[in-house]
Amino acid sequence: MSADTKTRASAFVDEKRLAERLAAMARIGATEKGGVNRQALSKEDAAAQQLLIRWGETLGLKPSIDAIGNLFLRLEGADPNAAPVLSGSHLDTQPTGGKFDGVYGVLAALEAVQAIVASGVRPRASIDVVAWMNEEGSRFAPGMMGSAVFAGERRLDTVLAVTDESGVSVADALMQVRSCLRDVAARALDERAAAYVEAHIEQGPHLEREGLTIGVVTGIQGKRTFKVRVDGEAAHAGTSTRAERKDALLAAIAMVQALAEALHDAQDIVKFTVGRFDVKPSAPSVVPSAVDFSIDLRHPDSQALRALGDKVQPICEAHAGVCAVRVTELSSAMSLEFPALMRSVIRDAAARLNLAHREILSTAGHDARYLHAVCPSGMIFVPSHRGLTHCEAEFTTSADLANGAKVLADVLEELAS
Ligand code: HGY
Ligand code: MN
Ligand code: MN
Repeated sequence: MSADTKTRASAFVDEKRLAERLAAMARIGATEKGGVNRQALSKEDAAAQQLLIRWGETLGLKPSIDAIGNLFLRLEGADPNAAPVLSGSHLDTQPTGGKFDGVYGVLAALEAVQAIVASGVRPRASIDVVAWMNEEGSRFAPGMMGSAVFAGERRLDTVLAVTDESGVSVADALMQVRSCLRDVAARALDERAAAYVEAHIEQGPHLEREGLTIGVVTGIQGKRTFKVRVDGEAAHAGTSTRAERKDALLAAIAMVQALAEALHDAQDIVKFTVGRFDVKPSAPSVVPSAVDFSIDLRHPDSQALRALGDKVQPICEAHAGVCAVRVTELSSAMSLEFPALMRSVIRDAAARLNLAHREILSTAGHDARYLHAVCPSGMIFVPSHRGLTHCEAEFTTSADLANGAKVLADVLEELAS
């Protein structure tokens, strides 16, 4: 049968099955307001991985897990020597995350593989559904740990040593998860991939606003992250004079205010966020002794991102006053462009399915950033209602989710053939 007349895998994508699996995953770590709190390497994350493995096993997919906790479910291809095609995203969420960020890409890949199996075609190369460890970086910062280690962009030992707020290391948390996944085979970290495709909700308003179903992602904007520690001195709120005080909070506020002013652009392209701000000892009658805060800085132009990021340390130091400040850069990832060939495979699949589509830049970060460094990579976006994301109100219709999975199914079928 010719490629044009045979029934493609997309015909076997089941909207209801995908929606039901997403709903089942959303129950693991469900929040009262309809969102999900399933942070990396938590017991909820382990439960989500167990459920994914069970679903995979009903399709005959073999699970394996690597040293940094990336979970793979393999559909064996006909040629054992062919490098596998990878597709997935992440199962972890922000503390008040939604039902779709990350988990959609994993379950869309599972749905696509199920559709390929149902179509009766045995792909030449294996296809691995993958759940990357800790994309969000809210519990252990910075995020994208699993994909970064997989790609050789971060060292395994340094990532394993990262601790959360309560001092638990990635290594210890990983051991807890592994104890729930005892029968899962170990996978070598250096196994290579032929290609990677990630489906994701847009996390912006453009596709919905323009009445489009599919975004063919052109690339990902750059991002630099920092942690800042301001040290002052605890003192009595009633007895210490202003002259005597080393108020870490006032110094930190001055830094954030100065950064916001220096990074302000009239075009609203620069993205500057202080999302974490911890005051110590956080007692009403004690002058704050220390503040830890985070900086997330993004810009689509790498040169601009470099220049803006380089202002962070001098600005913090200039506003420290009588306090001490230490600025640590946690990650620095420049803007990237996915290969034209991957974009055209995705665009052609959307066109054949008569799905309205256009090219779009991702202003959010994704594991595809690191896969891009090791194999041809691409991304498929589906609309996000009002662009709401990293919040409990995140929503995409089941029809849009299924359409993204259809595009993914045809793309994976082609890449693995
Ligand atoms: O922050 C990001 O861009 C990603 O969603 N974690
Ligand atoms: Mn995501
Ligand atoms: Mn996210």
